[in-house]
Amino acid sequence: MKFFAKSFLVVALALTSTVALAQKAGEIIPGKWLVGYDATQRAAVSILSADVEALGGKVSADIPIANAVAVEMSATAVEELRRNPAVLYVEPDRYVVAFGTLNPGPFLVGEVRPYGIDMVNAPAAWSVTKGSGAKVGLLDTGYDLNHEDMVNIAGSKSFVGGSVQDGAGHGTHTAGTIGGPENGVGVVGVAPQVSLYIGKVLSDSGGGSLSGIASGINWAAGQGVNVISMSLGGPSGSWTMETACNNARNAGVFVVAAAGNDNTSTKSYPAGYASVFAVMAIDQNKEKASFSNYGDWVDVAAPGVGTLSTVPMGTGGSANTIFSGANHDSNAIQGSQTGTVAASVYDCGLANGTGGSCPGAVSGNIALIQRGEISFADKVAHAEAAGAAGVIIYNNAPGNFNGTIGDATTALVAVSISQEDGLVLQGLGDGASATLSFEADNYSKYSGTSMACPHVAGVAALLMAAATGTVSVDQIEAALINTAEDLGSPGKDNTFGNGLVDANAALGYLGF
Ligand SMILES: [Ca+2]
Ligand SMILES: [Ca+2]
Repeated sequence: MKFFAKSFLVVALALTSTVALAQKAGEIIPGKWLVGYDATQRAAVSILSADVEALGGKVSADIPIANAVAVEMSATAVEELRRNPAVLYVEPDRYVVAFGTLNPGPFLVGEVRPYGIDMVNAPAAWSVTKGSGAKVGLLDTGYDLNHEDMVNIAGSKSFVGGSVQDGAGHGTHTAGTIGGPENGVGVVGVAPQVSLYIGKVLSDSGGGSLSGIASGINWAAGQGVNVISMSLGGPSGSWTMETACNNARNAGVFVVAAAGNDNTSTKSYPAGYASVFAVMAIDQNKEKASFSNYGDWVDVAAPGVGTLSTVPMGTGGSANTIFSGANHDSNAIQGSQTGTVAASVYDCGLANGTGGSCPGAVSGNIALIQRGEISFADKVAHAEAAGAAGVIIYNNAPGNFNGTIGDATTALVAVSISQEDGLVLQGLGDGASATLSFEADNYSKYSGTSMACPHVAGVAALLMAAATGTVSVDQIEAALINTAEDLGSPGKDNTFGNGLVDANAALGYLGF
């Protein structure tokens, strides 16, 4: 007994440091396991739990919907546990991650309807329903409970310790896409009157575990949700997570998940399970997002590039550039200071010393620099050395871009603009006036299949709200598939699945 207690302590300490060090999706979490039992042997769970404790371990979560328990114990003790006749399987618990990335964004005035809401044709469906009465379980990094553009939250629970307060931003972002309310501030979601059940299954670093996800599914299904949205996953399948998804779906829950961001046709999970509706990401032009996973296992496409939504209060960044009396689409160069600079603009060329360098007059003013040849960090450093007060880097190809100065630091405000806007600004000549700003904000643009998934969850919620229990999950799925706008090669294909979801057409398909 003493031996077990000691060895368990060692495992627990090792766990703490490992969690802090690496959270690569699919990696085994040392000392944590998922133990499945036959569905007919629910009564054996107490015997199983006693056995786990006798072996020096502990049951950390009971997950009835997966016919499994999560346990913490040593690998040698697990070998003993496998001999218990109630045990169907033992699998290692693994890391699971969020499928979204930050992309500091725009300048919000009043309430904005992000482009994706129109792309999935939600507003056309709002004369029938805005989602009132439907319940969506959102399993993510939690939610900012102090947000000024707060979604309608009907329940919440943390599976990673602490409160559901979102320190990552990812969960607050996906929540806003599903259910951002029409209240005159921030954004509007796909289903602005839907009720959300917030399950925090990912930590503030964006990582979680199979056991945490399965526990979240168990909780959400128990709350009677109509839809579960999971913008997360990993490359490893799991009996426990698959059983949880299958049983949720069998209980009448439409389960939606993001396909993943590795630009591969290899399945990620939970999206890869047959019982889960898999969503890939497209951009504003209905082209495949460069990062999006794809394949014959993908069901539909939805917008997920530069998606504007809520982030925890004050943690977003809004960049803007004003010249010739108009706002111009701007991104903060990652590493930029926040602030506003109103001054004259001087052309620094490439700021590499050969393709151009900053003139003396740039001191106290704004450096206009073309992208290319040297790093953004070096461009910003050269402008700072010349005494510039701010930096605008314009693209060397059409459109805007996202840049970073990496590990370097700067005292300047630095933003990027498109090639088109940059050439216009350059054409105004040295000494032209401009205002550039990067201010803390409550909204940001993120990119990822994580952003595509909640669009589809919101559409499914609209269908569920209209149907009020008269339509099965199979019919919801058929409606989404059969009314999706075909993209790419004719019919279902391996890039876009059945195509872009259409909320209004799907409602019509169901007779609403
Ligand atoms: Ca709003
Ligand atoms: Ca197609």
